[in-house]
Amino acid sequence: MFNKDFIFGCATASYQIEGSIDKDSKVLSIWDNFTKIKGNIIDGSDGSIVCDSYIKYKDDVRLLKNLGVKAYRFSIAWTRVIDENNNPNQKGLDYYINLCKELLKNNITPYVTLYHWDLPQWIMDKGGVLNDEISDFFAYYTDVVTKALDGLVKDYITINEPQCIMHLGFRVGAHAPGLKYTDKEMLQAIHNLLLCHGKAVRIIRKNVKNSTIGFAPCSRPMVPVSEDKELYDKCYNKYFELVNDYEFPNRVSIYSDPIFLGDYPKEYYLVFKDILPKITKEDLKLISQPLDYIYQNIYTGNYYSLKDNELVKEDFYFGYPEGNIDWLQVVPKSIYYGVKYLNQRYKLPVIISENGFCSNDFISLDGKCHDMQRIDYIKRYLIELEKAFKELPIKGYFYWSLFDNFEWNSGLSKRFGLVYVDYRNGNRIEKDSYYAYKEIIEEALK
Ligand code: PNW
Repeated sequence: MFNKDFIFGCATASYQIEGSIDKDSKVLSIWDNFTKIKGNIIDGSDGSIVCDSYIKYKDDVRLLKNLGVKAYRFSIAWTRVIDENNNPNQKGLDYYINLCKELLKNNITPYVTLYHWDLPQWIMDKGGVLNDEISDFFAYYTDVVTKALDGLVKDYITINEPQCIMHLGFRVGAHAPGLKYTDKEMLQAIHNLLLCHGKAVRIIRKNVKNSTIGFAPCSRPMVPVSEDKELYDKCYNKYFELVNDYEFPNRVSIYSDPIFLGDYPKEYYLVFKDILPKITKEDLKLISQPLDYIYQNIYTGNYYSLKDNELVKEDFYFGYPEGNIDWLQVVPKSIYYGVKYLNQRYKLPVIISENGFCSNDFISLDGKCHDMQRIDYIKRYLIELEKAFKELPIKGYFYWSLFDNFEWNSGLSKRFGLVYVDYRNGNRIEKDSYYAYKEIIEEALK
């Protein structure tokens, strides 16, 4: 059983839920522009309304309160709180101050993600992640936010899913800003992103009393098909292998080794010797300041077996259980092995910052949303997490997401929520999974 201190929460992100993309002098983000280009978003939708959380945040908190979660992970839109002259925007800050106050009034702890993909367009115009200055911009933004939320927030996550930022946004161009960097540019940009993290950590530690800090990559852990020790070790090594493109979004070590172990993996310097960015000792020191948790977003994984002593990836059989989005096979053990590998290598307590299921939800004749598959998914994954919890320090679990929202290049066509959103009228309807998660939380914390 999870204990009373275990943090059950829900997660969201600014561009995916807030709407009001031009209210209160908010400036444009790369997603505001990317969604305008025909063909970029499957259903042609954008973030202009979605869950309307900028207006309805009190209703968001009511939903969280009734759900019984202890924590709410949301992200701040850089574009709301800093203007194009790099000055603070008090109206934007007020929104987050009010949201935090409302959460705390209801005994819900805010977990703030500083960067969940909505880069200000004006920073992109100056070169974005390839501009060395980006880490100073990010540090300044962090300084403004942490001071504005002083006394309200102590738990910060610097960056969400660096692999998705870099690979989807800057390598294959499926996400904003839709670019296709070379290997050399990728390495430079990744290093700059890690410096953003490092400078933000320094600021948070300075400004926030008793802060906890982490960053939240994603991964698809290798799941051994049996409990063979050799297979386990090979899966572990594969998980941290330097580059395994076909296993996107892993690349765990290139992002997490510098942060937790103080340097890129040895092979990095060999494999990329001709295209290395400039990496100084000071950089690595900055990047590897101590953190409190290993956050990780885990949704799925792949099975592996041994054939003639070689690690072999198993194909999913025809008709294998999967969600309503092409990458989401139901692999409950991915969460067990993921936290085990991460804790073994980086030796810190783990928090699952995202885990969730996408199904083809709709409202039934009785006016309710019967999302049986999501309930099954959550239960299966929590059984595995609980197994890990008995063996390792695991502090929490955030379900993605509180409500259906803007699923990036899939637009409004994909639903991950515990709460159904009717995009015609903004109505929010608690799904069966909302009540099931509520029951799980009550049961677990008894
Ligand atoms: C996350 N995978 O992305 C993002 O943080 C959210 O913004 C997003 O809405 C949510 O998951 C659902 O897609 C992921 O391949 C992208 O395992 C890819 C994977 C996992 C999460």
